[in-house]
Amino acid sequence: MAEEHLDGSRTVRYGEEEFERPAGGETHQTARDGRPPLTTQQGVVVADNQNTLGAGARGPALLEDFPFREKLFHFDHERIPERVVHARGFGAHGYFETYESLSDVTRADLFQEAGRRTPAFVRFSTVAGNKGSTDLARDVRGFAVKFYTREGNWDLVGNNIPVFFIQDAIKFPDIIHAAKEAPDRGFPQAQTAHDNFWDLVSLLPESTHMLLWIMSDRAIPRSFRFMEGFGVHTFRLIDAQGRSTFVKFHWKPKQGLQSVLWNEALKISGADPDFHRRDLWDAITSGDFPEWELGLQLFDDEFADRFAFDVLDPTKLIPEEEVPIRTVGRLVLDRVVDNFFAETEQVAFCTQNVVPGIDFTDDPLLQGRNFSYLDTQLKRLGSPNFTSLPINAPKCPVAHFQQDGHMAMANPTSRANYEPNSWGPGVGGPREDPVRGFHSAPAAQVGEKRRLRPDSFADHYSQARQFFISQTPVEQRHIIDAFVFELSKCERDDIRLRMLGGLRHVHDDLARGVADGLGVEQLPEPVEAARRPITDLPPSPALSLVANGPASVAGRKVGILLADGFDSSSLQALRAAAEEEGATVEIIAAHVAGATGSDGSRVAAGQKIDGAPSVLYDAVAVLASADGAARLARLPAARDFVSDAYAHCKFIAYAPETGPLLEVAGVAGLLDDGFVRLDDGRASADAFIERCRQVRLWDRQLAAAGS
Ligand code: HDE
Repeated sequence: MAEEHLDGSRTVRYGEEEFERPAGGETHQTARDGRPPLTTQQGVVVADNQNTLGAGARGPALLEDFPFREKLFHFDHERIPERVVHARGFGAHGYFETYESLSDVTRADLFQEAGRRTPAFVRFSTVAGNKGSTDLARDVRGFAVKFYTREGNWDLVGNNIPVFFIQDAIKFPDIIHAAKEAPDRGFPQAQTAHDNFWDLVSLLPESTHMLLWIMSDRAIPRSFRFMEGFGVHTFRLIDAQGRSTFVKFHWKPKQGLQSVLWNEALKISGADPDFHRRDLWDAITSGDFPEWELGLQLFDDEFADRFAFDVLDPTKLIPEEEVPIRTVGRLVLDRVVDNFFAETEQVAFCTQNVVPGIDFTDDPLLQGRNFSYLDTQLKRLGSPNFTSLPINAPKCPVAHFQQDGHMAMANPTSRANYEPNSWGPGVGGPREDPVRGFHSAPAAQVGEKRRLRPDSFADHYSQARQFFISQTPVEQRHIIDAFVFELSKCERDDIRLRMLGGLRHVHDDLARGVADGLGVEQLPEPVEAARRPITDLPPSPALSLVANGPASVAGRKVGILLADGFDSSSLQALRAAAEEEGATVEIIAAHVAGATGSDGSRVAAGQKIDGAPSVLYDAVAVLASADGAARLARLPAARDFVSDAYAHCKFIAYAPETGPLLEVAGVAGLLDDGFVRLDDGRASADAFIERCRQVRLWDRQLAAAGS
């Protein structure tokens, strides 16, 4: 039944329902209350999305119910295999901007001109945990960047740690099996604190350098925004004349480096397993776009020959002090994804995706990766046509003779599907171009076909030692504590002792410290080493997080715990001081309804105290009247809020009236430089934010440890 209007539109009635159809009758533009109609995948408008088709109200379901069967069929097939490693990730869009032309070293299009912007997509990830695990696992973070250049896609598939566990790709399945859940019981999840992992690595001395990094705070970053990224392998840049320069890629966060403490990581995992992804989402959607600068370490054969280690060995880095970093551009992340599955899940990085001007080296890990990534995408995305998915498709012209396969979306449209052919332009399809095309850097190769590990890869301890001595005392303490934590979770004594035997090659303080933490009195003999470690490598200050921490609170989050009667002007002053510095503020109270201030106005809370432990903030403040503070003091979560902030070396601002809370939190007698009393309006708020620039009062931890 339809009623036609003067403008050609119609009101259509089905049973009791009425639909407006615009002139022309395009069904899909019509809707009740202006929304598009719900359809099946075939475009048929669905009349009832609440009830299946049955024989009578209580009768059996009917097979002919195609909207129902299609809906369930599609739902049943929603999941695809998660990544075998790096399953849990979070992506964002942005661009890369080149600072100056790099035509002196590479012909890669994205580096040819100052100011050129190349669209980019980045996916950060943890390695070992499954897709639903926690963001704060102690783990390496993936830092994979896809550059959609005008000459094809370049994937720089890096990590936040510049070295890797193994030297040869053939060991990858072993290290990943050992790190992930044990096959019989299916746990532990997203952690390396178990026998299998330490059993393998204690038998694999080449992993020692990487172990030092993952036991350091690098493996528990405060967020993706505050960590570095590394290409790990040595690559090559090729200029227009075909000359090759070795290169290592570095990403430096403009936000500065920052990590959390292990005890915080444990608690964040409970309070907000999505802490890192939420942080990135919040930063980008609030317009605080994170940035990283791309740095290159460029060197030639002469340096490679005289460097103490093999530049093809992925368990080694080149200290920045030896080959300084040339900063060549910036990566800005300014757009979150529209759909997590379509973009973050379906993005497919492949190390083999390089563009003219960038080439591989013979690093055996890189060579193995070049096989694995393409292979894994086929398994995961189900078809060789994954390259046509919008997130993976190049943003430059693509023309080839590849065709068909599952989900083919970009098949050739003319007659010729082979080459060479004698069809004319338009029909005959594309042709190779020896000038613009990709050329591999020519390299002479001779050698016996054998399975050998080069002698130049045999030193497994010197750079581990260099890493350890480059850390500040508090960072060394964290490394020791992390080894102790993880090894204490091992059930087998012999594994712990073998690991200690390996650490003896790294540094006496490390081995002794870990032994003490494990309650081992007699250090075991050092394990057999292929080569004596070099003990006079100088410290590399660039390797310390604390020494390279932020100089500002910008991008950080201050949590302010309020109770009724708080001084309204103190809150205003704190908020202004924090926000002027570029930090964000979140209000926490006993109820989400918030608290009423001294001026009678109510401030809504972003969080109820039970859901907002202080581990979620970089610095905290407590504001309350004496009565309000007494009420807070009765809440265990409020007590933990303060005592944890103290234990995690955070800066704490407090109103003079909050004494009762500080008392029960056990910190009233411990007021040190990390506490700022809010008794002087804006001046004390400014003093607090100024102190927060250090992010942590590390002396507090050193004092507690008696160091
Ligand atoms: Fe990966 N790695 N990897 N890896 N990797 C994968 O590819 C592999 C290595 C890295 O966000 C897989 O699409 C082998 C080093 C990142 O989608 C797989 C070896 C570095 C990501 C694979 C390595 C990385 C991956 C699994 C040793 C730092 C996530 C899913 C030879 C330079 C990319 C996938 C994303 C993902 C294999 C070692 C970084 C199986 C065989 C070294 C950031 O192909």
